[in-house]
Amino acid sequence: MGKADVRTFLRMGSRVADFLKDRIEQKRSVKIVAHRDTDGIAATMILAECLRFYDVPFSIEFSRPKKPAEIAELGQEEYELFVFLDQGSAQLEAIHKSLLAKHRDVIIIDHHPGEFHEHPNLAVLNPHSIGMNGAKDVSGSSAAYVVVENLDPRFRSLIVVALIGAIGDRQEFFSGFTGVNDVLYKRAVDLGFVETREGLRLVGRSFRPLVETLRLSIRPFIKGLSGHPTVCQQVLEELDLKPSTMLSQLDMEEEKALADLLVARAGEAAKAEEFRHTLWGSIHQPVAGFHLLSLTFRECSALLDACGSLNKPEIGLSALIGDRTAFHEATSLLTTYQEEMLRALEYLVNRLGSVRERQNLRVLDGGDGVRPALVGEAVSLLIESGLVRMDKPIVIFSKTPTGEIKVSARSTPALAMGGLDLGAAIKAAAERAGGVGGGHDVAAAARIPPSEIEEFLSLLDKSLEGSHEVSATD
Ligand SMILES: [Mn+2]
Repeated sequence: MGKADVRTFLRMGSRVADFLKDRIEQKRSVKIVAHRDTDGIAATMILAECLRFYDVPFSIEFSRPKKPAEIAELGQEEYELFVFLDQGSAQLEAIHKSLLAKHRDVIIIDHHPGEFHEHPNLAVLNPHSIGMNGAKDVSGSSAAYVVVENLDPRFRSLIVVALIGAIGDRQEFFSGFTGVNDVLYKRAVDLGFVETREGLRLVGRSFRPLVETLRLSIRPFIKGLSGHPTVCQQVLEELDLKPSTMLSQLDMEEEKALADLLVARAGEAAKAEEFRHTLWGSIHQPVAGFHLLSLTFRECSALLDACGSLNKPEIGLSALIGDRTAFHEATSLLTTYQEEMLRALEYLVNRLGSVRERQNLRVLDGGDGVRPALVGEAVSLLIESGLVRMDKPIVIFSKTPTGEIKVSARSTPALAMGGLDLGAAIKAAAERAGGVGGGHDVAAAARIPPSEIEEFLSLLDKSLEGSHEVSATD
C-alpha cells in the first residue's frame, strides 16, 4: 500500500468525522455495535471517550458480526444513530433494509471486506472501499482513531488504544507496522505517547511474579516449560532469580540471559523465525496520555483478548478506560484464558505427530479435545511457537458438539504476499463440499458436513496448486 492510499484513507476519515460531528451537535442518541474482540473493544473505547466528552447519550453492545435477523432487531430500538465498529461491512444489505430505510443514521467503521453502496444517511470508513488491504494495514481501532482525531486534538492520546487494537488483530509484523497503522505508530512516537525498546515479549512483565509469567506463556508456548511450574522454577534458579521477581525488575543482561535459556529449552522449535520474533522483539509501552503506563501494548491486547474470548468484553473496556477493579478482574480472566489455552495447546501438540502431508497443505485432525472457538487461535499460537512448519498452509479440523466439522486454516504473511488468498480458496472449496467458509488471506475457517471432509481437502489442495512454490522464496 502506497502513501497515496494512506492519504486517501485519512481524507475519508475526515469526511466520516464531519458526518459524526453533525450528529454530535444535534445530540443524537447513539448505539455502538462493536465486534467482541480486542480490536472491537479498542475501537469502542476510542469512540466512547469521544462521545462522552461531547455529552452525547450512547449505549454499547458487543457481539459477533450480526446476522440479518439481529440487525432487524436493532431497527426496533429507539436510537437515532447506529455506529458499527469492526463489523458492518459484510452486513450492508441488512443495514439498508432495517436501519437506513427506517430513517436512521448509520456509520460503519470497519476493515472487513464487504459491499459499499452510498446513501445520504450513511458514512463508511473501510480500506476495502478504496481497494486497500484491511487485513494488515489498518484495524477497526486505527480506523476509529482516524475519525476522532479530526474532531479535537485532545483525542490524540487515544492513538495508543488504536495500536493496541491493531496488535490484537495481529497487524504488527516482524518488521513492524504497515500502512495506516505505521503512520499512526510514527505519530504516536512523535507526540511522545509511546516508547519502544527490545525485550522479552511475554505477558505479565509488571503484574505477575516471573514464575507465573513463564508458566502461563502461550505466546510462545514452550513445550515442556509452559504449564509446568516446577520446570519454570528450575529455570529461574539456574539464573539465580527469585520466582517472585517480576520481569520488569530485571536488567537488560538478566533479561537476555533468561531469553537465551528459554531458547535453549525450546529446542528445535526455537530454530523457527516465528518463535524467535514471538519471544523477543520490540516492546511498545505507553508513556503518557494513558493510565495503564506499566503495561505493554501487547499485554493490554492480551487482556482484552481474554475478556472478549470469555464473553466479558465490558470488563476489558472498563479496564481500558481506567476502572481498577475491572483491571484486576481482567487479569484474572487472562489467567483463566491462558490456562484453558495451555490445555488446548498441550492437547494439540500431542497430536502433531499425526499431521498428514498433502501436496500443497498440511492437515491435522484436532479431535474433540479443544473448544471449537479456541481452535483457530490455538493454531496461530502453534505457528508463532515454531511448532508447525509454515512452508505451506495448515488446516486443522475439529468436531463440534453438534457433530459438524469445524475447519480452521492458517497461512503466513509471506505466503499471502506471494499471492495465496487462503480465504478465497477455503470459501470455494467449502461451498463445493456442501459447507460454508471464508476469511482473510492469512486466516480462514469453514464448516463442512463430516462425510465431505475428504472431498473438501482434495478440492482445497488442488486450488492451492503452485501457490506455495512461488511464495516460499520471498
Ligand atoms: Mn478487527
